[in-house]
Amino acid sequence: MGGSPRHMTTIGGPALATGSPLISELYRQPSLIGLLRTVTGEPVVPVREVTERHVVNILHHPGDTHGEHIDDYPFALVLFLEAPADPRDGGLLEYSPRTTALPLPDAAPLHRRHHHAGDAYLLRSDTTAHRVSPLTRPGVRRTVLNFAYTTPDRQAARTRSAQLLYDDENAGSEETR
Ligand SMILES: O=C(O)CCC(=O)C(=O)O
Ligand SMILES: [Fe+2]
Repeated sequence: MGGSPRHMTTIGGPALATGSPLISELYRQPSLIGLLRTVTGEPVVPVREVTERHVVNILHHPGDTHGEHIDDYPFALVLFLEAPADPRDGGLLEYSPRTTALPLPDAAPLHRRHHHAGDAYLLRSDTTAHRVSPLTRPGVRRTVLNFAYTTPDRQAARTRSAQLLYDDENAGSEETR
């Protein structure tokens, strides 16, 4: 998207749906969806199509990065399974609220956040351009579980990006780009 890189390893929604009943169940937990409705003030619902409703993104080589993009669906709940302990090792979330222009204009405000394993964040991901900064040294890993949520009027994906990243014939390989 915007020509930005995807140097990462992915596990797509279809593989998780068949391989991990735990993740599918967690994704649909009524108490979790209730919390998201409270926080956002929107009638949050699960995404119907399986490709990007829940995915795992793994950065594990120096230079691995999830380049700038916006998501198809409005909300992303990102849960950190592994993260570099030191922000100097990269893997920072960088985001520009109310920005959909890509590549990101130089003048766009850019916020930067470091997270630890066990953290989570909720992002308005369709109107906030976002990316993950490259890992800077060998031996560090950043693994997230991304749960996408939507509202009842928005069940159709808007781009083919997710199919390329997360459908079985493309994903699951080292270095999906
Ligand atoms: O890894 C992150 O913090 C962001 C993940 C993301 O943007 C995505 O999966 O669409
Ligand atoms: Fe995203």
